[in-house]
Amino acid sequence: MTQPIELDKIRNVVNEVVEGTPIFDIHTHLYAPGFDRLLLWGVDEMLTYHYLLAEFFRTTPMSYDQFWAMDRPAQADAVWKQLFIERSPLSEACRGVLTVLAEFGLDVSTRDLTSFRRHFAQQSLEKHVETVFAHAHIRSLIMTNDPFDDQERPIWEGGWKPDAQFQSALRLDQLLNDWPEAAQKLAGWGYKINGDLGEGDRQAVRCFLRNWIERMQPRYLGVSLPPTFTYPDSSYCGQIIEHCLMPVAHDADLPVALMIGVRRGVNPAMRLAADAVGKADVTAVDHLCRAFPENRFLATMLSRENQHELCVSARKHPNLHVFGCWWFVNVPSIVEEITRERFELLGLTYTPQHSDARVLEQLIYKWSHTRTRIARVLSDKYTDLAHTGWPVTREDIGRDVEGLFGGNFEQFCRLPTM
Ligand code: HDL
Ligand code: ZN
Repeated sequence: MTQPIELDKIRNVVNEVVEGTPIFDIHTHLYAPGFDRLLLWGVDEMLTYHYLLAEFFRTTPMSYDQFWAMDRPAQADAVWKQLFIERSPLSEACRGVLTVLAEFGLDVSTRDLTSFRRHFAQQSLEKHVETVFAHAHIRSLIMTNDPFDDQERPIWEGGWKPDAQFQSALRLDQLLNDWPEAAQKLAGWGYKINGDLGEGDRQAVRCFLRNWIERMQPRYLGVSLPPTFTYPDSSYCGQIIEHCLMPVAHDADLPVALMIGVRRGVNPAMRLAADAVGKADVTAVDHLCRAFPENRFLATMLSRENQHELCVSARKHPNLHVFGCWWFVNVPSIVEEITRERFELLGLTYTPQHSDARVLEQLIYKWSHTRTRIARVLSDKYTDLAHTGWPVTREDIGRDVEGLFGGNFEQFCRLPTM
């Protein structure tokens, strides 16, 4: 065993290991270059990320329609002016843009958006992807793949296959949250569906799921759910979960990722920025884990108020793996709070973060900011541990951090380490 680390050296060693450990990013909205325009990248896409737009709309006299009528560079110019020039870019989303620009060696003190654009215009996408993965220290990521998305579906039907770098997740929001619409589409694709979700429909939905699992080779099946989600439930959602999703996921030996607490379309004029959060009922997760002990569940919740309950539920259900500080709780103050209580209640048996990146270069800031917070909390925990006389070694820290950064997920999902 390597020598125990001296107390006053623990923080430095943790920082080194956290910075130096490559990450498996288990939930993103990125696409492999083979998905063409679906992969967003560059400074104008970063500036018009919906997180920044929500903040922009609070500052501008412009109407929503006026903004949406502009092209992407003009939208980015407007955001840059309002959020970076007219006021300091203090928010996490604004700071993130600057973290990325600085990581590429650009001098943000110039505030010269034209020069930043020139840097990205000089990049070739294939090489740029490798550069971003290297800067962000990512070894692999999981996309969000939606068979109901008319732009994405043809790419899968054309035979695209995931690889070790860009892995897939089969996303089922429309199937579970809008059965009538999904039923119409399934019928249009040739599935024998009449919409009553009787045994015939259930068989057809199971066939649909099996077909897309075969096509996408997903690491998990995912769905986002409203704060009102309950289980068991006689709703279409509850029936599809019980009679379709659970049996198919079990037979395919795939986990189901529950992402709970999103209130969709609170302000539709904001488009992707339209969604908000609501406190959800964690007992729904308990009931699912207990009703389907042979299934495995990943879970992340959107409301800060749900985090402690979710940790306690995970202590009751070994088939439940908690992951990420999702979306509105992915801000430094709350990431630290959530990560601290998870170490205290779950030890090292969870996955602290995913990036949720929508624009390629966001991998850099989302992971840089997260590594800082995780390292800070981990250092406190190893210091507390060392005070008991337990020998804290670099070897143990390395093993633990590899688990936090993807190994725990792979072990939970019985995945071969990619
Ligand atoms: O439903 C989800 O997966 C969310 O992450 C939404 O895509 C959301 O718009 C988002 O990007 N949050 O970070
Ligand atoms: Zn997401």
